[in-house]
Amino acid sequence: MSKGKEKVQSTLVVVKPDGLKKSLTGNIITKLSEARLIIIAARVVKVSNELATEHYKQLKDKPFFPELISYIQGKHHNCERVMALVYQGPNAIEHVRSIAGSTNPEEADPTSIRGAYGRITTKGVYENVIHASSDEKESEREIKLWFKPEEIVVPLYPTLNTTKKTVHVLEWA
Ligand code: 3AN
Repeated sequence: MSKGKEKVQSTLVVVKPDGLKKSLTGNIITKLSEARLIIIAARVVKVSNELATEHYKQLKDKPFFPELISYIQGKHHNCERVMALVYQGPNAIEHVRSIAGSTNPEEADPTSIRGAYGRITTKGVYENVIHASSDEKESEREIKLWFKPEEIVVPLYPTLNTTKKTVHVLEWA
């Protein structure tokens, strides 16, 4: 990687339900810390069908799409949560993708996250432990889908102030 052309980027990482079920969150964050990127947002999310479908909308015509949607919702692991994080730093997208490894866990470098911890199920689902944004357009789309502006500790994209008339919020009793 040429240092001269490094660009500060932000990227979405999602530790998928298999990662949480196998208690891999700590290992994954440790591996990603090698990239010397900073975490600027994090939340544990119960993935709705709507969020899953929107996140993977580019893959909606793939034969594995229905299984992919149940997988990211935790239905294969009886673990209905994922951990979503935003990492920021020089060449963050490429850096995180290389630590994550190839999409197919059997082809991924064995020292990468997917190579070390992923598997292909007998049903053909790639359980590849983490999601990592593929390019800048996708990272912006995905970060805006998973996080509200106030959940990210630095200003990332332009925002607008709106006044909502009736807002129902859940508060502690
Ligand atoms: P990546 O996550 O590496 O960007 P995508 O966006 O092509 O790869 O695929 C999204 C997810 O869909 C993968 N992480 C994997 O869980 C699943 N997937 C991709 N290709 C296949 C495949 N050929 N068979 C089964 N599942 C797949």
